[in-house]
Amino acid sequence: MRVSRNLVALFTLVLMSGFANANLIQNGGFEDNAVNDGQWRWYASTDVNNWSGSNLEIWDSLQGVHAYEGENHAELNAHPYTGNVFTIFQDFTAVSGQSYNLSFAYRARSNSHEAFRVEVATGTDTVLSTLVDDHTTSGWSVFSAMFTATDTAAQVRFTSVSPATGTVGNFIDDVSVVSAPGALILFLLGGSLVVARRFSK
Ligand SMILES: [Ca+2]
Ligand SMILES: [Ca+2]
Ligand SMILES: [Ca+2]
Repeated sequence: MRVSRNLVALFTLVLMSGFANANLIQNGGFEDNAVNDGQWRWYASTDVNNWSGSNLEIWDSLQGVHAYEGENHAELNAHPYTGNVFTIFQDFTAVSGQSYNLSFAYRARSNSHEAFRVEVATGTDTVLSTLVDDHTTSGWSVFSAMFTATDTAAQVRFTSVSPATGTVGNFIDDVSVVSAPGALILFLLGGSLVVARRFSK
């Protein structure tokens, strides 16, 4: 019966890793648009899969800045100058009451005064709102924070703060929202123990 128990444990591990790593954000690394190496392009958000809002500027290894993930990253302060703050957002579906982890990489382009706000809204509630103002030009930093959904309709949103309307600053890459594993793992572990006991009889 040891084989059965090991199989159940393995199956549970696979399930856990699959669920825990499922990113609810699509094209979170801005890889869907093909940009030539060493180049940049800007796109209307309608031409970038899954993202909405302002134009998006996408870089591929321009000026010696390599993406945190894959080939591409975005610059929030996109092209051309619009006179408005830049806001990009993506809708996703959450489970009300479930906790999630939002993470992404960010980097300053020209100076350490660059800043943007990241928010998560579920329904009409803002469940996460953080001013990200500690990035540097020397490398990527990683943001990570938890939120709990209060509705199934969810949205993650990035808004330029400094510069507010200028076109230079605030690189972003590898946006991810994953279900916080704690509750799910406990649930699956409980279920697998029951199954393991049945197999072992
Ligand atoms: Ca990327
Ligand atoms: Ca490329
Ligand atoms: Ca730009």
